[in-house]
Amino acid sequence: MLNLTGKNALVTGIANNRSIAWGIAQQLHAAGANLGVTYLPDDKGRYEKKVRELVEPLQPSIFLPCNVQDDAQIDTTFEAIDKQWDKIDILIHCLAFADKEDLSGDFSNTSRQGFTTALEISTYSLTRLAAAAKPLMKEGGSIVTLTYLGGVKVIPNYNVMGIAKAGLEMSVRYLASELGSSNIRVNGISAGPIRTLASSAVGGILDMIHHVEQVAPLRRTVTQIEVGNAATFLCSDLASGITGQVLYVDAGYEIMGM
Ligand code: NAD
Ligand code: 0WE
Repeated sequence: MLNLTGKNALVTGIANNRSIAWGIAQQLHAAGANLGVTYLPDDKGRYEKKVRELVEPLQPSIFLPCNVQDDAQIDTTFEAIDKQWDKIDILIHCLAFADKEDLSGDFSNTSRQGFTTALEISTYSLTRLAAAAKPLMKEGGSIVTLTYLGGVKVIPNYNVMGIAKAGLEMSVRYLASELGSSNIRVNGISAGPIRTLASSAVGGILDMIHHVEQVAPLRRTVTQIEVGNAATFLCSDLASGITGQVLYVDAGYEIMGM
């Protein structure tokens, strides 16, 4: 069993009980980590209530709003962490967003604004959060982000998100190179398709999941908990020699050519 006792872990990207970040939070907690949770605030406070109730059993010692498009919210989050925790050990970046109209139709129709939004939220945020976490990772640390095959190969309709994930995976390498001297490791997990709030809003996701169930070596898709286990491994001392990598947690789908 992995042991993360005494480790402080900040988890971003929990929206509901289907979120990949929720699978990761549960497994980090099971390994003994002390959790901090951030959520995307909305005007009506719906996310806050839902996420607060969901994570309550994991007793996070930090629970804060953090829209990654807002530098002030990011700074406030890390100032609060600096006050409450002696250090950060683990940062989970598990968020993405593109305008829905940019996830179907011709990729060449992507607007300037749509392109900018997708890369700001889904790509730049990793670098911005890593920069904020760096001075608080006093004993080194582990940063894990979530990516998808659509950043490496063409997946119909993934479109601008594919460009965002390609940039995210390259950000993992540049960040790993820079932060290695501070004993901070940076890795990505490329998850196979999972039914979540984000993916369910995508037309044809069930057909894609069905395809993976027929073609992947394990003849199934993966669960949020399996992704959570891989993330927990990458955050543990068992992975102390691993940085700058993208680990596929996809039931083997990525190796198939035909
Ligand atoms: P999800 O909808 O549960 O999670 C996405 C999260 O992004 C939500 O919690 C949402 O609040 C957050 N978010 C969006 N805009 C934000 C902003 N401006 N500031 C802060 N947070 C913001 O869906 P998910 O599928 O669990 O997605 C999590 C990650 O996993 C994403 O990076 C996604 O690309 C990746 N991923 C998902 C799949 C899949 O099939 N579901 C596969 C591979 C990778
Ligand atoms: O990264 C993702 C989800 C990305 C996503 C999804 C949405 C839908 C709702 C980002 N932004 C939004 N914005 C919305 O308004 N995945 C890996 C899941 C996913 O999304 C796809 C997929 C798969 C798989 C989009 C097209 C094709 C396949």
